[in-house]
Amino acid sequence: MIVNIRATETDVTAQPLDPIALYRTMVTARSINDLLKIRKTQGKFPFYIGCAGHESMAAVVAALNQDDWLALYYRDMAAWLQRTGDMYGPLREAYSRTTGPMGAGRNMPSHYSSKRHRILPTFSEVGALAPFAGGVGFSLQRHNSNELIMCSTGDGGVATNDFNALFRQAAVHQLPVLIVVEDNGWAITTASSIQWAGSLVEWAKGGGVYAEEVDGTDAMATYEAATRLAHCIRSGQGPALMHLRLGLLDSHSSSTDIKSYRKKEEIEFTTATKDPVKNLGRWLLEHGHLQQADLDRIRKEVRAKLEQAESQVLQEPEPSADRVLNHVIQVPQWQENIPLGKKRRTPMLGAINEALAELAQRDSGFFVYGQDVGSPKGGVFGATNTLVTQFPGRAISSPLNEQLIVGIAAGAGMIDGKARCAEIQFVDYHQSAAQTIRLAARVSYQSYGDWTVPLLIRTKSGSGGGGPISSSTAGGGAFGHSNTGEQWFTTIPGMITICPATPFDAKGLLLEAARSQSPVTFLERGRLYRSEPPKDSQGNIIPAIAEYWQVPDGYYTLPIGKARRLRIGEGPISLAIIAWGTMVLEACTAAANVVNSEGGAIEIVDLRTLAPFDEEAVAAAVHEANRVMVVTEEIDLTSFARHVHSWIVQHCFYDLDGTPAFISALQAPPAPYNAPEETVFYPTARTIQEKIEDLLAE
Ligand SMILES: Cc1ncc(C[n+]2csc(CCOP(=O)(O)OP(=O)(O)O)c2C)c(N)n1
Repeated sequence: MIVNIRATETDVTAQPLDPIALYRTMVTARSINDLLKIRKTQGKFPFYIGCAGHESMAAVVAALNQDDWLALYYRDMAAWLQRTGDMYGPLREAYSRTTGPMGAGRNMPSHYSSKRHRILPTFSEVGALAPFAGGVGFSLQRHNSNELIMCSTGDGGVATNDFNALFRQAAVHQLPVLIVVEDNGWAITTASSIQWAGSLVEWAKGGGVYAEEVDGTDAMATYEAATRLAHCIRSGQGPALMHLRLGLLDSHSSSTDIKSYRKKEEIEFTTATKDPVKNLGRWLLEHGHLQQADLDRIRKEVRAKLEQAESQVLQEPEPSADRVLNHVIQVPQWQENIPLGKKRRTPMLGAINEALAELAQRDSGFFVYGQDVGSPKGGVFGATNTLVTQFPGRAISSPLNEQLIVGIAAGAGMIDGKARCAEIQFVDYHQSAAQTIRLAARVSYQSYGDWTVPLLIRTKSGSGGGGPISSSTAGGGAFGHSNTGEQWFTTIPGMITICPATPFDAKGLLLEAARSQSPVTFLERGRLYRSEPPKDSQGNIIPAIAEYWQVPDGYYTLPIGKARRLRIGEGPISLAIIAWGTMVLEACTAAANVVNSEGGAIEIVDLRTLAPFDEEAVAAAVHEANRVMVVTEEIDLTSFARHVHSWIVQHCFYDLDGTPAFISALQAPPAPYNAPEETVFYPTARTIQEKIEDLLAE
């Protein structure tokens, strides 16, 4: 039989535990391991990382329910088999077959993943799945579910920030999470004693998580402990940690020589005493469940099935190069809608409050999670104030850890299938979450579309202050509160990045962003939260943009990936200015001043969405004006604006009458606190105007 789909052959161990079935699963894991190890050395594929010594993880999964969630790591072949019964999957991935259930042959072997089987996508980054697992636990708790999530990691994984984020998520919110530390004594060549000091069990208990040390070389003891801990979690006693002591029977991976770092006696001792498969076989003999001949027969049967599976898998199709861009990003398909609500002049902060309230109204599972967001103030800027007052429990204050925050929203979104919102107080501080964010955006690609991470990250970005730079005093945000953010987010494949300039766009785009299955970063410029529409130097409001301070009540959406083209002045367009966020306002003022004195017209292309940006609108504007300027609040070091500038040179060269101009902040950390230095640091309407005058004089 050729099974040419990404399905699995399910053969689930019945509850209560059937120790013979458990033994068969563990033997299957070991047999696949041994086969793949040989095939790797025969050069059949580039890499393999094994499970030998970790097969008792099948007993942990056997103690859970089929609808519990799993966040596995690369040694968990036995856990995979116990949950899925699928021996084809590991072979398909090792041989990179399109039928692979974990990534359709796109990821390295041993990266377990299956939405259908509730197995979150394993990352190569050790520990990195942990904050997502916390998010799953958070969602289960909010839905009053009886399900739990089991998250496993090695002893090295315990030292990662990610593991510690999960620990805190689980402890602080008392989440239904079973953390299993598979301690085989090694992290490549480094001993466990380097990963933590003292007792892991006591450490966990001190932090508010019940913990036990368990002998993982004994599958029956492992099963009993896992059953007990799962029961504690389900009965509402909060999370639990299992410190599972194991032996690593092979080298770290196919790239490591075991003899180069482990002593012969230690290897021999580990092999003789810490093999969970042999130990369970011995237990079955001692308890009269099986005879030696039965153990031999099971091994032979498994081997025969495996050989048959391998020959089938080798017939299955290999990936073709033409699929390389599949499942990178999913921009939501916008459906045209006309805002019907009454329009009111509203600042951007009001528009954001309204959008979040609309989301809460339409989706009972929607929440915002972040520092201070649940306080009566609604976060330090007040963006969640309406949620706090009108939707109790939907704006939830978090511990002060950005990675923890993103993990909660990302994991919850994964199992809810809808975006949940992480608020990062200042974009500068997203950096502890940078890996989690990057991985959230990678999940769809890595799992070949099986998993997606709907996730909304809202964050205050750019210089501080309460209005256009040229119309106010210094923002005073200084270092740590003034970064722009787009230079980080627009380089992440799979991430949508939005930076609105006006209240109308902020509300419509935020509502559309919540429909996305790809993660969205929503950069809210601090200067625009309370900003008035921009004015020219005579104090006149600029009508072309001022209308976007009128915000309709109720629900409406705007398309992601579409720029807004603003025409300032009358007659033929002499220049196109590409900008976003605060710089749109600065550029409007500069353009208005120029056309007031010189006549003619200037176009401002407000990108609104930065990734993916509206190439069509940029090309059309350049084609019409033949002169272009890119203006950014970023510092000029491989900025997003440099990317746009370079794109114009590459794609619009023959439409240009001169070199595209470029204005950015200076090459220094953003931004000095005092007014003279801060004001000179950023582009302003004045510097833009000077540049326009130079260009038009050429
Ligand atoms: C964050 C991160 N740092 C480094 C590596 C390289 N690396 C891969 S596996 C590994 C050791 C992991 O040890 P442990 O968590 O104890 O698991 P084990 O392999 O022993 O089962 C390291 C350092 C990585 N993949 N991810």
